[in-house]
Amino acid sequence: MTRTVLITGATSGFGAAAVRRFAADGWRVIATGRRADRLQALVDELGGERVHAAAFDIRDEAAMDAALAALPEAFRGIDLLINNAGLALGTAPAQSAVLDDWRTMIATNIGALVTLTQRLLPALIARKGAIINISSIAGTYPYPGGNVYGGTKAFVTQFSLGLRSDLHGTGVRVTSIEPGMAETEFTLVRTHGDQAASDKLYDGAQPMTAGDIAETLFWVATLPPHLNINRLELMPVTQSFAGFQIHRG
Ligand code: NDP
Ligand code: 8X3
Repeated sequence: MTRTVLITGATSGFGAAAVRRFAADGWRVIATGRRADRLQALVDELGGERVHAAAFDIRDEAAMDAALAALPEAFRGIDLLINNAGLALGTAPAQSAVLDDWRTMIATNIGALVTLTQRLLPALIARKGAIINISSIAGTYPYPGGNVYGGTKAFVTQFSLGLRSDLHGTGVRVTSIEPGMAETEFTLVRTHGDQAASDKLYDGAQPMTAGDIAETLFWVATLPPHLNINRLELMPVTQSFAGFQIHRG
């Protein structure tokens, strides 16, 4: 039976790689994001029978509802929701951060994620489907400048665990994926378009790739239905932990 996955944030990075990975295995994919041209390129590449493009700002509830209502018949039975759309903005300490950046992260990483999840829960329960939420190591390990971004990802992890509790007995699986450094457009977005800063961060660091994460998502999604991966944290070998900081004097 052909299964259907809705992947948010499919115009770039993890989401775009996941669209290709699931489509390659014969899944129907609903690909969402704001950049309609990139979604159309995926449809052109993989075929309209395999991929349906739904371009909308995920913070816009009315646009989300319109996109869901406009799904073609063949894409209506959603088996898997991958809540991937998200972003970090800025690395400034809290005391000098831009409040609007914080609001954007909260609206996207939390507000939109919980809204879409609630919209799809009845269908996912009916189909004994699954939800995979993209959290981050930033939700577990604090670092200077991680403030609200880390806070939103801690929410995503905890919300995922809470969903597991609430969905007890429904057969719906819920997973929190918590990656470390992976090279995508993430840092370009975080630095408000500073390509040199993005290149510098990843240079020589052998970061994870979007393909690594897509493969992980596919693995989690295709495990036998009696198995639930609750949380999965992954990093490149080159990334590890540093100690606490101490201020003197
Ligand atoms: P990218 O910037 O490459 O991709 C982010 C995706 O989110 C894009 O497709 C973008 O689409 C979408 N998105 C952002 N804002 C909105 C919005 N308002 N409406 C609709 N779509 C939106 O980054 P990644 O692939 O790296 O990030 C994917 C997820 O992984 C994020 O949640 C991120 O926090 C998380 N993550 C990333 C890590 C990394 O090191 N790269 C590590 C851990 C977690 P568009 O702009 O077209 O709307
Ligand atoms: C992205 C990973 O370490 O840049 O979520 O915050 S990190």
